[in-house]
Amino acid sequence: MTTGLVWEERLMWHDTGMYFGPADVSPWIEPIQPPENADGKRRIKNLLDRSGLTKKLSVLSCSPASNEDVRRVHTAKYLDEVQELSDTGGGNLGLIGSTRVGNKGIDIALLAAGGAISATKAVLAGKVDNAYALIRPPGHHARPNEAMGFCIFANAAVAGLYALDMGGLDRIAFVDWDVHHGNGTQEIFWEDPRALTISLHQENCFPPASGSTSEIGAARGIGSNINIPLPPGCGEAAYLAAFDQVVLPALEAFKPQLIIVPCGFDAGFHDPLGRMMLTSHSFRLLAARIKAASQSICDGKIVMTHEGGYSPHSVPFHCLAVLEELSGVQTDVMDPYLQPLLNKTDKLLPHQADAVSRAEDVLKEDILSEK
Ligand code: 9RB
Ligand code: ZN
Repeated sequence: MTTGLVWEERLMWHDTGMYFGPADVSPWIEPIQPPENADGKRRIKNLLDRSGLTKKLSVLSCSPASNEDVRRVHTAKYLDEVQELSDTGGGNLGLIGSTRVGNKGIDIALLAAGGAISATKAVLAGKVDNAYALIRPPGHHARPNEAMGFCIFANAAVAGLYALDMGGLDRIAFVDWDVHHGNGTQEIFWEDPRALTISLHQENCFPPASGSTSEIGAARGIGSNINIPLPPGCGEAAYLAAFDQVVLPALEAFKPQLIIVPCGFDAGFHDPLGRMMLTSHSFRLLAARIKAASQSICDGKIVMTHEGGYSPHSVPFHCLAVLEELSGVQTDVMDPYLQPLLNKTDKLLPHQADAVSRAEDVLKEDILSEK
């Protein structure tokens, strides 16, 4: 059993500058790196290395996604727009300017999408059982024609369309547990019956007005999009209920041949851009459930793409826990936050149970009945 890890130094050179969207140059407040920066990812890789886990994984190299690979998702006009910005020194793109393209930055964004493809190729070829692409910039908000929320190219969707169009698969599923809505993936596969897209997210967080349960896909893709918006404050109990009542039954019904997890850690208790309460133990349980389901559904084939997650203190431990589950290798590392925070009384509160039930009703009434 092997797990692939995509890691490429050059991805850490994706330059996100010192300003965050409209929090532009100000006479009042000292500039600071935006939440999505290289330091946070390097801290993850450092912990994987220090723990001894990296040596037990198969480190996969990556090459830039080709024009053909990216064009399965994005419009030619959008690619030209990113190219132009990249060629002229870089700048901000998309909704409220929240996505930075650096000077010559398109090359790094293409390399990140290529990293998701490398992970997918290795899994489909059976070179590894599953794979984690520790890539940046992230991808799940990127739309066919617009950058959004730190995302330039839709890495996970690019990998998914590669698996369908080049890897010969007929059905894939996405389970996005980043705390923000996976709007880009949803939109890209909106009318595509070959992809089940599921997103668990904090209700009304980001993007604005996106990710309600009523969004179920259209045309031939109707019934293949599931949103599970959860109220702020949800912890492990709510996520496990959502998995057991909605995510896993949906996967079992859809029978994907590959499961792609846009994997964010910003539903963690420490995150500055989310208000959820997951610990490394919670992420471990989510990964274990996906892995167990994948074994019976698709021979264990899972590709995870790194998305958000901005606490430099705790995200490394969350990612290590997920990689321990994917690989089946337990390291000696103790998450220092776990003992003080592991809330053994984490209970499903009534309003959280209601939110899960609403998504479950949609699954039963609108999703499963369409199939
Ligand atoms: C708004 C701003 C955001 C908010 C959230 C993300 C999340 C990304 C992620 C990105 C940009 C600013 C609404 C700045 O982790 N996705 O998974 N931008 N937020 N200014 N204003 C008005
Ligand atoms: Zn996020």
